[in-house]
Amino acid sequence: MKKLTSEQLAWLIRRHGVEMTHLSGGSHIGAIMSVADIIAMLYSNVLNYKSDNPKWNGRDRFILSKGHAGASIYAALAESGFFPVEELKTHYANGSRLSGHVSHHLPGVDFSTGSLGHGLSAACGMAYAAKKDGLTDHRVFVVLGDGECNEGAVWEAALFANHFRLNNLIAIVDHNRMQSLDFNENTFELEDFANKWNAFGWNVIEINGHDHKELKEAFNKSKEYGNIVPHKPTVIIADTIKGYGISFMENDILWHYRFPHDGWEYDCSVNELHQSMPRGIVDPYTPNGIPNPKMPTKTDDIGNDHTFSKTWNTTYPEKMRRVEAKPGSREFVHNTSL
Ligand SMILES: Cc1ncc(C[n+]2csc(CCOP(=O)(O)OP(=O)(O)O)c2C)c(N)n1
Ligand SMILES: [Mg+2]
Repeated sequence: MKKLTSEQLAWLIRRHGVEMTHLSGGSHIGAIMSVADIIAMLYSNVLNYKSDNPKWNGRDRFILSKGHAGASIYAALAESGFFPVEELKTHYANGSRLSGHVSHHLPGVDFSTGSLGHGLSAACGMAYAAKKDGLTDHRVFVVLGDGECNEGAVWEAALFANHFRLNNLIAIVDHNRMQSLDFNENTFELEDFANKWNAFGWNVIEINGHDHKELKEAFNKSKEYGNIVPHKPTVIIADTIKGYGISFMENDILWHYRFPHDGWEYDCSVNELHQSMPRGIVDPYTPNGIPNPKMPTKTDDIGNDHTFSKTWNTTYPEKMRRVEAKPGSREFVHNTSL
C-alpha cells in the first residue's frame, strides 16, 4: 500500500467526509473538516501501528474523544489499510460497522466515543496502566474538542494525568472556538485556555492546527517533552477553523449539523476541494470534480449568522457575542465591551 503524505491524507479525509455526510444525511461535517489535518498527521507521520495486526501490543493508543467527527477517523483508518475504502459509503447505514460516532467494533479503534468528556479519562487509564507495567514501547494520544472541555470530567482527568506524571500521554485539542450551536465564549467561557492547562501541570504547545509543518514539529516536541524530568503530560492546543477547506462552511455554525445537500451545497463543496487537491492522489468519487456545478442563488441561505445567540433571542447578538470569527481567517475579534 502506497504511503500517503499528511497533506494527501488530510485531503482524502475531507473528500470522504463530504461524501459520507452527503450520502447518509449525517451531521458534523464542520467538525470533520476542522480536525482533518490533525488526524492526517497522526496517521501518516506520528502513530506506530500495524494495519494488518490492529491489536499489536506495541501500537500507540489513539482515542478520538470528539467522537461526533467519526467520519474523519474512519477515512484515515480505511486509507491506512485497516479496512476497505469502499466500506466508507456505509457510514450511518443500518447494520454498518461505521456508526455515526466512533465504534470500537472497527479494527484500529480501541475505545468508542460520542458522549463527550470521556476520552481523556480513558486515555489516562491507558497511559497509567502502561507506566505501571513498565511499558515504554508506546504512547497514548487523544483528540478533544474545545467545547468538549466544558465537561468537568476533562479537568478531573487533567489533574490525574499530572498527579501520576503521565509523560506518555499527549492530548490534542481541536481549538476551533465553536461547539454545536454557538461560539464557545457565548456558551461557557474557556479562555485563557493555554494557561488553564499549564496551571493543571501540563506542558503546553500552541500551534496552527492546519499547518502541517507546525503539527509535525509539535509532535516531535511532545516526544522531547516526554523525557524531561519532572515528568508531565503534554497538550497540543491546535488553533483551527470549523469547516476548514470549504469557504462557505468556515466559521458558520450551520455546518455542525447540516450535511451537504444535493445541488449547490454538494457541487460547490466538491469543486472547492478540487482547487486544493495535492498531486499524486485521485478523488475516489468524482475524479474530475463536477462539471456544470449548481451555484447558490440570492435566496439560498449562505453566509448568514446561524448561531444560537442570533436565532434564539434577537436581543442576544450585541449582549452575548464576545468572540467573532472573521470568515475564512484564523483571526478572532474579542469584544471586550462586556
Ligand atoms: C455528553 C455530550 N453532550 C452533548 C453532546 C452533543 N454534542 C455533539 S457535538 C457537540 C459540540 C462539541 O463541540 P466541540 O467539542 O468544540 O467539537 P467541534 O465540533 O467544535 O470540533 C455537542 C454538544 C454529546 N455528544 N455528548
Ligand atoms: Mg469546537
